[in-house]
Amino acid sequence: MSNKDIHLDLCGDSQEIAVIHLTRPKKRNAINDGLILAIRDIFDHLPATVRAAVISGEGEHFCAGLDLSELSERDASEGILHSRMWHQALERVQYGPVPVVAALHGAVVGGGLELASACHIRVADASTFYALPEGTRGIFVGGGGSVRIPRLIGTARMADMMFTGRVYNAEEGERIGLSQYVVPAGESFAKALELAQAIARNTPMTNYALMHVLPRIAEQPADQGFITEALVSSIAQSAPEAKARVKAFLEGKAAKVKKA
Ligand code: 1HE
Repeated sequence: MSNKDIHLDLCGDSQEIAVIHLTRPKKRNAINDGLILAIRDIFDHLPATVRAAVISGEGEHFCAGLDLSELSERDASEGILHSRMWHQALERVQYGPVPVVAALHGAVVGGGLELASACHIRVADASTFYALPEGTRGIFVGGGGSVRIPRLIGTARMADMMFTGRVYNAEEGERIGLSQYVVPAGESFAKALELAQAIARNTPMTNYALMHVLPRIAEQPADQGFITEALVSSIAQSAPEAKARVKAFLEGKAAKVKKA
C-alpha cells in the first residue's frame, strides 16, 4: 500500500537495512488510520534481504501520537476496533521479521511513545521529550502503551506521566529506561543506523531469540524461563554459523570484547 506519510528505503551493501521514515512533518508525524495501516503493511512485506530496521520521523519531532482530528466521531465499539488496529500494527513492529531501532528526537508523545516502545532499541537525541498527554485529554492509551511502557519504566512512572502530564527530557528518559542511548542533538539517526548495522551482522537465530524468545522468557515464571533458555541456547549454539564464529574467536581471528 503506498502512502505519502511514510517512506521505506533500503540501504547497506546487501540492502540489509530498512529505513522507515514517517514523512508527515506538517502534522508532527501524527498517526492517522492510513498511516498505522501503512506501518503494519511495511513490516508485513519487508524484503527478504532486510536484517534490521530503523524508524525515524521527518521534521522537528519524531511523532505527536494519534491524529486527534480522527478521534471525535468514533463511538465505543469503533474505538475498540481502532485500538485493536494499532495493536496489530505495533505487534508487527515488535514481533516482526527483524529488530527495529527507533531514532528519536523532539516530541515522542502519546501514540508516538507507543510506537517507540514497540521497537527493540530507542536512541534519543538531546532534543527528545516524552509525554503521555492522553491523561490530561480525558482519554487513555490505546496503542499498547499500557502493556509496553510499564515494562520499560514501571507502572508508577507511567501512571504519574498520565495523572500529571509529566514530561521527561532525553537524559531523564534514558535514566528511567525510555531509551537505551542518548546522543547530541541531530545525531540519533546516525547512531540508530550504526546500531542497526551491528545488529544485522548477528546470526539470524540470535536476533530471532532476542526478539521473540527473550520477552517471553521475561514473562515466564523462573522455572519455565530456565528451561526455555536451555532449549534456545542449545538450538542457537548448534547452528553451523555459531560454531564457525566461536572457532574463529578461539583461533584469534575474531574481535575481542573491548573495555567500555
Ligand atoms: C496534530 C497532532 C495530533 C500536532 N493530532 N494534529 N498527542 C498529543 O496530544 C500531542 C499533541 N501535539 C502537541 O502537543 C504538539 O503539536 C507537539 C508538541 C507535538 C508539537 O508542537 P509544535 O508547536 O511543533 O506544533 P503544533 O503547532 O502544535 O502542530 C502543528 C500542526 O500539527 C497543527 O496543525 P495546523 O493545521 O494548525 O498546522 C497541529 O494541530 C497538528 N498536530 N499534533 C492531530 N496528535 C492509539 S491511541 C494513542 C493516543 C494518543 O496518541 S493521543 C494524542 C497525544
